Amino acid sequence: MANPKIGICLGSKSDLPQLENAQKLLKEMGVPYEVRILSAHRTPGRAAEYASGARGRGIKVLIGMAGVAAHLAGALAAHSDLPVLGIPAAGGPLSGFDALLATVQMPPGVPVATFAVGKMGATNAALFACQIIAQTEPEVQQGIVDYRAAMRAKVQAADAELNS
Ligand code: RP5
Repeated sequence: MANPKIGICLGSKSDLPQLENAQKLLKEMGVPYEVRILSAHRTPGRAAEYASGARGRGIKVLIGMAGVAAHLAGALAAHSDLPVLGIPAAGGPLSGFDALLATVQMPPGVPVATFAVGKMGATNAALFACQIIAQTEPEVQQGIVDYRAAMRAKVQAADAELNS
């Protein structure tokens, strides 16, 4: 996408399926984003370079998703003062619990806003990124209002159906 506002980094191509719903959501919201595979341990130089240059390229929010010893979001935050959202990827012998702790337990000074493990966290990170961008872009704010209205209507319809 041209002029991405959200930069999403995955530690591996194997994390990509966990991002599908989040990508669909960002497309619906009309917020341009890009997805890169940049490992904090396999390609540390490229990950650092990407994070350092993100603000200058017009990126407003960085998202890092990685599994197991998941230090990708922290590594992005180390090289950028943009808000960094972390998604612990599910999988591995500990089912993502290791990634959750690795992502959430940042020492003071370099924050990473950490979301739930896997697909659910990816969706919420995408929504949260939209909420950050919505602070200066009213059309994105309207997208969030519409999203919540649609969610309410769906729950109300399910309740009505169950009780009809
Ligand atoms: C992490 O290791 C990746 O984010 C992925 O979740 C996990 C396994 O990576 P692959 O071996 O599938 O490439 O760095």
